Amino acid sequence: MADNSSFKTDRGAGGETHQHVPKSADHQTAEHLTTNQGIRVSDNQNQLKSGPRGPVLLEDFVLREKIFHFDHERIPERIVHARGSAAHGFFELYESLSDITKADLFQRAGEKTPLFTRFSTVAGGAGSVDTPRDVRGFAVKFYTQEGNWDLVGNNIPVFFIQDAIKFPDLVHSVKMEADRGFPQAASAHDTFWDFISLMPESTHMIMWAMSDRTIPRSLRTIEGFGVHTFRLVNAKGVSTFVKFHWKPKQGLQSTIWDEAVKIAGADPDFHRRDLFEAITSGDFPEWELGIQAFDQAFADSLPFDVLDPTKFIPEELLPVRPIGRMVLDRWPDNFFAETEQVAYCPANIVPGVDFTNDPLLQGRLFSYLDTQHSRLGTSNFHQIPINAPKCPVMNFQRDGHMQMTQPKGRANYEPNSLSDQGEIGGPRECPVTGFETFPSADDASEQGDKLRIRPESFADHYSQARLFFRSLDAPEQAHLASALVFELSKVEIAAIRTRMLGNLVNVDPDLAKRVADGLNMPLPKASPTAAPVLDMDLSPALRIISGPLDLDTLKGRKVGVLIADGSDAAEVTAVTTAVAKAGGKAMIIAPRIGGAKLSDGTLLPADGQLAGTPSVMVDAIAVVLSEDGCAMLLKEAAAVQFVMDAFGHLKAIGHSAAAKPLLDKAGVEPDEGVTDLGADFIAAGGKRFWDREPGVRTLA
Ligand code: HDE
Repeated sequence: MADNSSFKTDRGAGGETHQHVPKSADHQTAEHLTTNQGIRVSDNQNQLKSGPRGPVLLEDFVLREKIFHFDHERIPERIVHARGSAAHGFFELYESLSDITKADLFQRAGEKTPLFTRFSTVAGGAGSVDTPRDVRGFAVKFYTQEGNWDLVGNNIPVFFIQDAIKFPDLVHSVKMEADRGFPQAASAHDTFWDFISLMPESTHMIMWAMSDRTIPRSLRTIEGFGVHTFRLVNAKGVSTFVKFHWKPKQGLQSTIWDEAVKIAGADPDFHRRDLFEAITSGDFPEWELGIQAFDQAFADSLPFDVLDPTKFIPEELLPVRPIGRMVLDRWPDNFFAETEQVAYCPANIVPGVDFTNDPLLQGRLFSYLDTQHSRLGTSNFHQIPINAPKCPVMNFQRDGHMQMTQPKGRANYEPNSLSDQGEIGGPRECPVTGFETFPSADDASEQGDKLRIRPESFADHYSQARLFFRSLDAPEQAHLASALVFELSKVEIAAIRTRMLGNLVNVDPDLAKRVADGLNMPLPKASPTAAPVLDMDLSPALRIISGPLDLDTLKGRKVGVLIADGSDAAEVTAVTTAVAKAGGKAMIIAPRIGGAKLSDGTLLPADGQLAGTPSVMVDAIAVVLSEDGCAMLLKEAAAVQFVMDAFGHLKAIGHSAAAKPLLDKAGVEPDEGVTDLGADFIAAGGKRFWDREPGVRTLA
């Protein structure tokens, strides 16, 4: 072995392993490697042996401890939402909400509350890819001065089921099939659609799940929702119903399915990397927190039950009032310690916020403590720094695995009179400032016999599914129908497909027909419904494409600038400067990572190698090539595919005149999104050109 810095021989001098040899143990500092007992380690390269080739000695406690700890590095992953990425940040209140809530974080305009937000996919394991078609978790832990409040939501405002007792069935059905162990992170398989087709209440959520919402471009471009109806309670004890919304300042943007599939191969960590790069480069993602606040009379006026988690309140009926903003400005120091060990729980609420009787929420309140215990292995998981409240925690709970606190005195019970003796008596309850459950029954639903039934008011499973589908823009409707065709085409049992089509007829006969045609199957009769299907007023606010959050901006987006030897230096500079000025990030892509020699003789290093950086990784492309450079790239499949995919994924393509042959070979046809490298390209860069779509793929 040439490098002996990590290799100690038995042949004397050459075996010194460390350049820095501390003189004495008196100066034990952070630079010295130690065991977990604080013993300084002399050699971290070689285990203790009897003789140079001899057996390893059992007494090698340094080796034993190191391997022991390593062997136990993995902990059980989350049963759902295993794959996630998180960041620190703060919530800043716009104006006092003291009229509707006494929650401390909502009292003083301008006040900032630290928080930790974790985004996740639901179905895949911790090592699965970032871009499957899946719901995204959107969980926020607010470290308020009156304790932790966890708003554990999703990027979709409704859910698959109405009753917690169905959750294990739902999750079993979507996860890998029990006998074969596949597919990973995919709902496109028999058991999921079998369950869904038998559960009409999931139809509304299925519309959302098959829409472009579940293939987001970035975690920075998703909305978040608290899903359930919660309560805010003010100092007078008056309750207001509330739905929570997170609106991304970056806009709402999704990928195209073909793109999402290709990203999965090109960069399985696409979303995590994107969030990491944005935060570490100072482009802090931001969301506005908004509320839909309403009273019982408003709730009674709706044609559905606000306790039913398969329903949402259209913004056209009740606008979302922005109340503050969340900025994510710090990436965690350590993924495991923070992102993996963070333990959210919908039951973590603060005085001024309260639950409703939503039966799904009630089930969740019960469930999350269990999961954290089995995942983190101790009832003291709240003491892990990422979970610990940033206000004092004082009670008589004691002991348990991994107890980190050392309470003084003998008062571990209450009431006690020990303080009368000058001893520590411990904390006491406070009827004035302590959390008090809002006493009122939700429209008397707390009274009555013990029953295992669903209320009649939960019986309509199709009206909002119809409302959702019909509110979308035409391209989004086509994507949704095509997603259903894709997923159901992976279902092997034909009867499941037919049953699903019967449910879709109730949603919208045209949608059902399009899906049936896409499957090349006959359209069955509508399945029976438990309540009449209503034609509700449409909600254009639900659209991603041409909706209120369709920003068409280059801000926070990436432009891939494809160069090769001979590319015009002035053109490259002009386009990268203009992209930066528009708030975007130019990524230089060249055949080799070392870069390409530009027309002025300078070597411009690349940010990505062409073969490893397909255009799915960026939002728009600029192809800046000389005649010779273009001639060379015409023979590179990766270059042709780069341009072909950008066109197929409806992205803007700016190009130098000499790059035209590459565009021709990639089948690029002229349209508004195909421009020169000037201002037109910058204007087009943040857009997708939906008119192009019918020419590049057949949609249902
Ligand atoms: Fe969860 N859910 N869930 N869930 N959920 C978990 O808790 C559960 C539901 C959501 O980033 C688990 O720590 C039940 C709805 C998010 O760490 C577990 C029911 C919504 C996250 C659990 C639901 C969510 C979880 C798994 C039906 C949207 C990730 C690991 C009664 C409003 C949080 C864990 C993170 C995680 C149970 C339904 C959101 C097993 C029983 C509805 C964002 O406790």
